Amino acid sequence: MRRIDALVLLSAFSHSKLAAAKGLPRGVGPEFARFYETKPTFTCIGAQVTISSSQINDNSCDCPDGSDEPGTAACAYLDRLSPEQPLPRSVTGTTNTTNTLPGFWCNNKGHIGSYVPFMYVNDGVCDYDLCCDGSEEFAHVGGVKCENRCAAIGKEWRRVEEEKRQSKERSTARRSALVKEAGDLRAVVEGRITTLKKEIQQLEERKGELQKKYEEVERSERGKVVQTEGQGKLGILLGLAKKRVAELRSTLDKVMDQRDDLQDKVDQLEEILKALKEEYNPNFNDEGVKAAVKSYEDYAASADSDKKSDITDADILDVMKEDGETSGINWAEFEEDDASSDTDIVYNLEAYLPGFLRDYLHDKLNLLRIWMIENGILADNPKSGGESRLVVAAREALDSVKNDLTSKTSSLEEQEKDLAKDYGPEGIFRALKGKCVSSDIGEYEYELCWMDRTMQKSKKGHGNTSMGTFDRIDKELADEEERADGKGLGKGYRMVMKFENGQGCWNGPNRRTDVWLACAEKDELWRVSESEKCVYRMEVGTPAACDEVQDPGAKSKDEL
Ligand code: MAN
Repeated sequence: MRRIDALVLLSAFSHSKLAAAKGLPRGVGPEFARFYETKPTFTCIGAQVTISSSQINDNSCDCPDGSDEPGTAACAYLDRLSPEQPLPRSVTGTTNTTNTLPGFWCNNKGHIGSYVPFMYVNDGVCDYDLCCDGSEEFAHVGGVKCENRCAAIGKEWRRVEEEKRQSKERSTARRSALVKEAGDLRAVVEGRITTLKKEIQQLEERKGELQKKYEEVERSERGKVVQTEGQGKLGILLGLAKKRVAELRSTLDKVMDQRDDLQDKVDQLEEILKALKEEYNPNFNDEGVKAAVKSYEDYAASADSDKKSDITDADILDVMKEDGETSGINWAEFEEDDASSDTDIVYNLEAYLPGFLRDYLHDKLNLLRIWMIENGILADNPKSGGESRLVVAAREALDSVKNDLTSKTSSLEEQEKDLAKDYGPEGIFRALKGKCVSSDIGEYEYELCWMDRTMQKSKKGHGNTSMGTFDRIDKELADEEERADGKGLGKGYRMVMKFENGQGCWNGPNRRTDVWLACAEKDELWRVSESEKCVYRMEVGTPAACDEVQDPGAKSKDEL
C-alpha cells in the first residue's frame, strides 16, 4: 500500500455532516460541499472562472486550481508535488498554482473519511490505508475492483485506538501518581529544611551558652588556689598535703640561699676584723680601736668553741629532692587508689553504654556532669597535672555542639541545593530519582539511573564505562514518524536529559549522553545509539513525559 503522509488528512467532520453531503459530485470532501450546490454553473473555488456544472468531474481539468475535478485524476498534475508547468487558461499566467482540493475524498463509511492523492485515483491499486471503501478505484481500471473493507478496518482501528486511549489513561494516572509522590518527597525535603533551620538556631544559642560557660569555668578553675584531688575529705587532704609539702620544700630552698648569703657576709667581716687586729698600732693610744680588737678576740675565741650543727647540707638537699617512687612521698600511689571510685564510675558512665546511645547521650552526660560538679554532688577529679574535669566536660560539651552544628549546617546546604535543583515539570523526576532502567543492546547493557548517571556495561566482563552524570533537562524538537508499537519520540518538543562528563574517550572528549524522553505507560529504555564516537543518545519511554505528549502527524482543521 502507498502512503504519502503529507496528504493524509483525516476529516474532523462527523458522519451526520457526511450524510448531508449526499448528492455531491464524486470525491468532494465535506468542507468543500458548499461550493458544489446544484446549479447550472460552477465557479472555480480558487479562481474567478465560471464553467458549466456539466464540466465537473468530466475528466478534463478546466479550473486553474483543479477544483472542477474533485473525483478524477484529471487535475492530478496540479498536486503540490508536481513539477511546475504552464497551465492552459491560467488566469494568473503563473506556473505555481496548486490544487485547491487536498485530494479525492473517500467517505469510508464505518471508518473515518480521508483524502487520497488525485494521482492514486483509478490507478489500478487499492489504497486501503487511505480509502478503505475502495471508492477511489471506481473505474475498475484493468479490471481492478476494490471491495469495501471499512467494517473490518474500522473495527481494528477502533480497537487499536481504544487500546491507545486506555494506555494513555493509564500513563496519565501513573504520571499523576508520580507527581504526587514527587510532591510528597519535596515536602519531606522542605520539612527537613525547616527542622534543620530550627535545630541550627537552637544549636547556635546552645553554642553561645556553652562557650560562655566554658570560658567561665576555665577562668574560675585557673583562679583556684587549692585544687582538689581525689574525692571526699581524704582526697582533699591528699591534695592539700601535696601542695603543702611542695611549699615547704620551696621555702627551705629559699632559706638555704639566704643562709649562704649571710655566711658570705660574715666571712667578709671576719676578714676585715682579722686584718684590723693584725695591722693596728698598739702604741697609738686609740681606745675605740683597742676595744674593737678586744671584742673581735672574744668573738673569735667563742666561735672556735661553738658546736657545729648536726644537720649537714647533704641532709637538707636530700629533703629537697622531688617526691617520687625513690624519694620522699610517692603521691601517685595515693592518687591511683581512687581510680575505681564511685565518682569515676559516674565519669566513665559512657563506657558502659551501647555505641548508639553513647553518641546520643554524650552531650547530655557532659551537661549532667557539669551540673553535678557545680552542685557538689560529684567531685571534680582531674588526673594529676591535668585539666580540671569540670573544664574538660565544659569543653567537650561545647565541642560536641560545634560538631553537631557543622554537620547540620552541611546537611542544610545539601537539602537546599536539592530543593533548587530542576527535577523537571512539577518536579516529577524526584519520584524517579534512584531508580534505573536498562537494556541489552549489542555487546553492552546500557543503563540509565534517573537524575544520576548513564552507564555502558560490558557483557564480556570488560567493566563498566560511565557515559555521563546528570547535568540538566533541556527541550528539543523531535521529528520522527510514529512507530507502530508506539515506542518512539514522534514529533514535537521533548524533554532531553543531558548527562555530561562521563569516562574519557580514548583520544577524544569525555563521554556524554542525551536522553530523549517520550510518553509511555512504563519506564523503558527503548534504544541507544552512538551518533559520533562517545556521544550517545538514549530514547526512553516514561509516564513522567506524558504531559509533553503531542499527537504526531495529527493536523488541525486549519492546516487542511
Ligand atoms: C568503547 C565503548 C564505545 C566507544 C569506544 C571508544 O568501546 O565505550 O562505545 O565508542 O570505547 O573508544
